[in-house]
This record gives sequence, C-alpha cells and structure tokens, in this order.
Amino acid sequence: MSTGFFGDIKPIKFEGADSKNPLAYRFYNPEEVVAGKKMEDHLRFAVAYWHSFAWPGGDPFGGQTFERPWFPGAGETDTMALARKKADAAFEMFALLGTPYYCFHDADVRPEGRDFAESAARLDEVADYFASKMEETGIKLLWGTANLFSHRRYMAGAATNPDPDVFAYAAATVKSCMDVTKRLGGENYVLWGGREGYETLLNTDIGREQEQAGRFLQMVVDYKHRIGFEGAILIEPKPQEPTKHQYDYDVATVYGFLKRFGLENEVKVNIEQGHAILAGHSFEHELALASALGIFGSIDMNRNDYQSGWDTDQFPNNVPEMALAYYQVLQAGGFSTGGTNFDAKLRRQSLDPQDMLIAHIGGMDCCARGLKAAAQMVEDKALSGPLAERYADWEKPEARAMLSKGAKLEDIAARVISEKIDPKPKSGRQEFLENVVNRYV
Ligand code: XLS
Ligand code: NI
Ligand code: NI
Repeated sequence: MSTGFFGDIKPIKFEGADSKNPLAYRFYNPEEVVAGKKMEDHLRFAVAYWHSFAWPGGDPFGGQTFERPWFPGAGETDTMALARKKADAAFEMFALLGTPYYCFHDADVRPEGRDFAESAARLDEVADYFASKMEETGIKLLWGTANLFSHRRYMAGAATNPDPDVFAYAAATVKSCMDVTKRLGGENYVLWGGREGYETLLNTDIGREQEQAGRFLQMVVDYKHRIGFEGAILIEPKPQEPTKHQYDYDVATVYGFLKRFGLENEVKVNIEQGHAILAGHSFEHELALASALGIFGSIDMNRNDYQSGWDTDQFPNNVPEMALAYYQVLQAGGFSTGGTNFDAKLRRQSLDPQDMLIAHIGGMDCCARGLKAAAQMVEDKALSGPLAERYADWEKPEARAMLSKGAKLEDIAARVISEKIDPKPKSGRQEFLENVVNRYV
C-alpha cells in the first residue's frame, strides 16, 4: 500500500545505457552476472535511514529546508505515529529502488524518550514495526548502530567521556542497539567514533580516554559473543569532524588500536570514501590497506566535495574513482557481511521526493559502472599481471630466504659480496598503468 509520498512511481527498472528515463537504471542490472556473481550480490546496496529520512536539510547557517509529513510539527503530535509514518516512506523507497539493505541509528528511527528506559522501549517498538516491514518486503538490515553524538550528553564523547555516567549511558545504549540489530538479522554492527576525540588537549587526558575506548570495545565484542550475534563488528574511521581530532583517525590508526587491545581478529572496518579523503588518503588506499591487514569489512559510499574540506556526504558520481575502489573490493575477495551503504544526503535545495530516488539511482549506476570496469580489469589481469611481474623476483629461493625467520643481516651481506649483487633499477611504469586503467572506465 502506497504512502503517496513518492507519487505515482513504479519500481525502478534496468533499462540499459541508452535509456533517457531519469527514473531507470542504466547500468545497475541486479540480475546481471559480473565476475561469477550477480551484481546485486557484489554490490549489496544499502540506504542510510538518517540522511534520507531523519535529516531536515539544515546547515550551520540555516535550518530545515525539507518538509516531510513525518517531521514533528507537520500536524501529528504522537511522535511514535510519526516514527511509523517515516518507516512507511522509508520502506517504500527501499522497495521502489530495489536496494536489498538499509542501515540505521537508534536516534533516526525512534523519538528520544524522557529517560533511557523509555528510549529503549521505543526502539524496541519501532524494531517490531521494522520486522514486519522487512518480512513483507524482503529488505534486510546491513547494519545497525547507536547515535552517541547528537544528544548534548555526548558533547565530550561517549566511551571516552570524562564523566563515567556518560560511559554507562553509552554502554547501555550500545547494548540495546546490538540487541535490536541481532533481532532484525543485521549482518554487521557499526561503531563510528562520533565525538570520541578532543577539541583541545588542554582539557583532555588522551591516554586515559583511549584506555576507556579500548575497554568499551572489548565489552562490545564480549557481548556479541555472549548473545550469539553472528554479524561483524565494524569501526568506521574518520580523522576529524565533529571533533578537531578523532581517535579512529584512519585504517592504520584503527588497526594499531585493535592490536593494542587484542581485537584485531574480532573487529573490522567500515570505510567511508569521504573520510578517507579527509584523512589525506585516497579511498583505494584505505581499502587496500584494510585488505592487506585482514580487517576489510564494508564501505560507506559517499564522497566529499574536493574543495570544501569537510564531510559533505554526497552521492558518488565519479566512475573512474569507483572503478579503482571496486577493484580493491574485488581484490579483497568481495564483501562477505559488508556492503555498499549510501551514507549520502541530498543537497539542501533538492526538495522533491523524486530527488531522493534520483540521487540513489545515480549513485547505484555509478557503482555498477565502476564494478563492471573493475571486474574486467581483474579478468584481463590488466593490473595484476604487471604487478605479479614487478614482484616476480621475490619468488626465487634466495629472495624468499631473506624473509624467512632465520635470515640474518650478516649472511645477506656476505651474499651481496660473493655474488657481486648490483641492483639494476627498473621502470615503475606508472603512466603506462594509468593509461591501462583509462581504457576500462
Ligand atoms: C559520519 C559517519 C556516520 C556513520 C554512522 O561521518 O559517516 O554517518 O556512518 O554513524
Ligand atoms: Ni561520514
Ligand atoms: Ni559513514
């Protein structure tokens, strides 16, 4: 039954590259097999509940621009009824788009209660409503998460707060969100650092705060095992914003943190393109590093404006960038529990319900093109061939011996002298490889 919010729109269909219909897929063909798997199963698209359904369009200079029938003040005063109305529109959009997954924070889906118990009860009630919608539509939960950053109680962080009562409140909140995520069959549980970081070192004990964060995460992992949650626990790195310095700066920093607390085999990462750029990396750098460290989990597929230097959360629209990203995803063996979440929002002037559909359609098409280009590069060994060649000498026994446990500097030095080793530099062929990539995109 239609909510009427999106007007008279039929489910979005694949029409092929020549289609001029703005409400059709031109490249995303869920059933099409690419590199041995259906596109739908490679990409595992998810819609982020918060940006499309909870965000009113505000920025630091102005408030709400969007008018949605489920926003408070639009007539209805029963906030739980509004939460259900919002869910109706959300699931209608997921079904229209044919996105197999969605993601949410507790605060996106339920109104804040007068105290913790009421907030948790409301979350449970909304989860029941979601469960029936998921049953009805077949749409699944990619990940759940807790919003530990919007409410003023979290202004100085959640797990890293100087006030132990905030730590307790955050722990209780994460427990309730993990319970709901498990109940809804969520495939992952995400922890983005929110306000875990600092504004000034003048009031911050950085060592103590990181100990708190480590203990918190250990408890999250213990709880996951105790309740038998089979999904992955994911940390989402980000270098700054909202705090001046976020502790989960980038993939390398998160890996060091996980190692320090013995969690490197328990926790993976959810990598967001925009956050990679904010950290001074390329997206593919973060993906390749996570894969090399064995902690690649999932992606948030939203870009930033390259000139503005903050997290603008825009839909992806750059196919060559997507091709390099999905190339890394394929090299990592593809997603297991992870997927492609559009943690992306409309620009605040994009007022129409159709804008939401069009934004997702364009993003999905862009990812599909990137995936297809990446799959072709993999099949042709366009990059992996030259790469294997570049490292081929490491297959030789004397080369491998240098990396084995018993290798000693003095033995290597003796061999350099006896064999008169004199390295001959070889071209890195960067421009050749760049030209190769451009053939595929
Ligand atoms: C903010 C983050 C956030 C997480 C979920 O920058 O991207 O949206 O994905 O808490
Ligand atoms: Ni972000
Ligand atoms: Ni994100």
